[in-house]
Amino acid sequence: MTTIFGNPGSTELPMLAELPGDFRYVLGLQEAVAVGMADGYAQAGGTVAHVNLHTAPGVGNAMGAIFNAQANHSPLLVTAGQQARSLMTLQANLTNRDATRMPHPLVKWSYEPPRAEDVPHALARGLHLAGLPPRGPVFVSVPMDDWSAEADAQAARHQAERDVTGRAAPDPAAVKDVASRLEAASSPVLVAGPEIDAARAWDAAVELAERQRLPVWATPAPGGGRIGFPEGHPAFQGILPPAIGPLSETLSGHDVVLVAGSSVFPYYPNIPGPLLPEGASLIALTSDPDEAARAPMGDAIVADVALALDALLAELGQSQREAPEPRPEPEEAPASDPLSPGSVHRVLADVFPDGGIVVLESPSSTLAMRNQLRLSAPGSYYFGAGGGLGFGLAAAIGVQLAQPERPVVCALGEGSAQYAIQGLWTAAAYEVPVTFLVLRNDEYAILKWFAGLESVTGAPGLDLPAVECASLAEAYGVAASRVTGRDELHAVLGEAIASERPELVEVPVAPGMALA
Ligand SMILES: Cc1ncc(C[n+]2csc(CCOP(=O)(O)OP(=O)(O)O)c2C)c(N)n1
Repeated sequence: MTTIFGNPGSTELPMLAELPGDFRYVLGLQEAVAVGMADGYAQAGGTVAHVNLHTAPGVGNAMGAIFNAQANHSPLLVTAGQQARSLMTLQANLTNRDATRMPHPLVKWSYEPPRAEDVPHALARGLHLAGLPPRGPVFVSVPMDDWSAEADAQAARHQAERDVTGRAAPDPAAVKDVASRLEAASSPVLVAGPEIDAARAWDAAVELAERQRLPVWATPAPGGGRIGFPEGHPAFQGILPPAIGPLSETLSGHDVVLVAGSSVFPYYPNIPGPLLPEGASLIALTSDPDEAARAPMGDAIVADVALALDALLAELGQSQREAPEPRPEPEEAPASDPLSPGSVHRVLADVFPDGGIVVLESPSSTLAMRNQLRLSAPGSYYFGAGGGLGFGLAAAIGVQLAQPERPVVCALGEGSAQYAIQGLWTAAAYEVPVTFLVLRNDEYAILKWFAGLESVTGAPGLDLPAVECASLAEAYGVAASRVTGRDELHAVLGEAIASERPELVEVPVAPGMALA
């Protein structure tokens, strides 16, 4: 863990003093950016990432991003500086007077070591906890004078050398039971969630779907921070709608629903209805005991999703059921000026390079992107499962730092881009070659769509005229273009992705929600 994301203050300088040469400090100009970058880096690298914040105000600025990291199951060791121990009780300036309570509901563990000598142990404990299932952020507050205290070298060496692994195997009896339920089912279905990607279980999910001839749905988009099944595979049917009634309606006709690597379910709008279609039962596989416990219906097996799918495969042979019908190819949107979001994503699909990764935060065009690109390689998609804007722009930089060989395209609404706009400076300063594609519709389109759903009229604050993302990019040192029309977008976007520098391409799009 030699990369530190952060934004420093006086209380963090002692930690950063004489930082060893094999460490890299990645500066974010706002704490939400630092945490978002660490989140992308941790997810795309499959490792715990370290982010260091500036005492209470730094943690305060970072809270939305820590919330996202928790929803993403992103393993982060979040540290923050603190006043010197001798000045905490009189509450000198910048004392974080209740440091552990501040991020408490958003982290797995929140701690301030009782003595300076305990800091190495606390950091090691935090690192292991963050990486154990369910993965997520932890927080350690470190008073600034601790860094000049003597550590116990022997104890620190032990702490640094420990390996702690936590992949739980599923209960064999439960696996046998699920296998026989699948075999006996007349129309079973698989719902694939983000943890399949995090657990590197794509091959097992595909093998299970093919062997059991299962149609496959992706878990609802708001909670689908990663893609768990190739979206161009003939068994893939689409993305489940994120509300109770429509979701069970979509699964109607199925008698067994197997959910792998997702909560049940990441619902959002309140559209009531039956939780499951008549006569259906559900089984969830998840490494997160809380996801298993809080599901409103069905059974669950708590285990590593890759191990659980492998165990199921060991029990199941080839089914003689009919293979599911593939869904139609995406349709080309008719030419329009400005382009529809679907047309923009179609162009992105046309120029999308092998091995490319999409980081997405373009709320009204999420479904259009998924439909047009149909991403079909592991680790190709990152989305803020928590729903807090600001994840996308920052996470894309972290993803690119963790995957320097793979081209990263960050598709953003111009509204979403503002929550982490300072990240553009980091991309420029550290030469992180992300391509930022900004879909500019001059509005908060998805909120207008929600207003319709919620029968709200006359709400203010939903228009966003004159946010010039290309000018903002230039101000932060990122080369930028404004394009209109399919051909120009095709040429400029293709070149931007191929270039080895960060670039931003801004394209005006038609207002409104884009479903395809
Ligand atoms: C931190 C945070 N604040 C506010 C919101 C509410 N919100 C959800 S979508 C949205 C609009 C996003 O606008 P834009 O990126 O332009 O996308 P569009 O809806 O136009 O596609 C807002 C403000 C949020 N999700 N997160």
